[in-house]
Amino acid sequence: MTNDRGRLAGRVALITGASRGIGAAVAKRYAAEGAHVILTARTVAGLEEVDDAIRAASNGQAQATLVPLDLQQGEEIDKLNAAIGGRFGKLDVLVGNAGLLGEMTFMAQIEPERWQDLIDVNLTANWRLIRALQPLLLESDAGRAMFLTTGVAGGRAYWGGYAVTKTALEAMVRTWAEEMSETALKINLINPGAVRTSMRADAYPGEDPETLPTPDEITDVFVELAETNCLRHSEIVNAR
Ligand code: NJP
Repeated sequence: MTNDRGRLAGRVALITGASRGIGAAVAKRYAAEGAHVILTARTVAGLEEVDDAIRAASNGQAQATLVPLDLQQGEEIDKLNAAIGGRFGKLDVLVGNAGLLGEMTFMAQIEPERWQDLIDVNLTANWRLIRALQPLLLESDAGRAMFLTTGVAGGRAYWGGYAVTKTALEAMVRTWAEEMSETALKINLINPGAVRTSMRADAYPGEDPETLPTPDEITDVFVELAETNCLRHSEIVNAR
């Protein structure tokens, strides 16, 4: 059943990186809370799997809108404005979750193309989402935006372009939050901590994943920051 009494009933939410990991878990939780979710990533099969889970959990009453998208194609991000605006007239929640880990290596050994990938996905794509979707978030009575950061923002040896781009993301989100402080739009960063996903396994191949919380176990903070009565703004919020 569509949950018209859920904490996000009637809200329209866009989640990037929704084909697996944290983004997929947030998508399913938001749908369970009554939101209509718009899901982006490159892997169509992953998006469809999430949509299947949403349909199954709601006995076919709820379904996601799937937008396969490579965040390195800026013009495709721009098209979201017309697509979402034309169908919904507003956007209530933006979750900038998609991210790339890149190589764990010395700064001096990062390949130029891999460096550019990190800048593109972790930083520029989120700026382009802000640029394309701010007007629709301001059409909402209580627009909410949140972006995923990390404990290594600020710089950490061998975390290279990942640490650097997440540091820049934090600065960008805080800059935008300050600009929006007189509006109804509330903007925050989320530090999820260590979570059992493929990115975490790539960063810590020797770690036992069973020791980590699953993505489903950290979704509470995403719901809290999306709610209309949550007025937190320009914070870095820990998921646990
Ligand atoms: O990552 P992962 P997590 N265009 O690798 C998508 C942060 N974080 O869930 O395109 C479009 O399982 C990719 O989709 P696909 C982290 O920095 C995590 O662990 O189909 N989408 C997939 O859906 C990140 O910002 C931990 O490959 C693109 C998603 O991004 C967020 O949490 C700790 C794309 C990545 O899924 C989610 O991470 C921490 C592109 N070009 C911060 N490139 C942790 N897990 O422990 C990638 O401190 N995606």
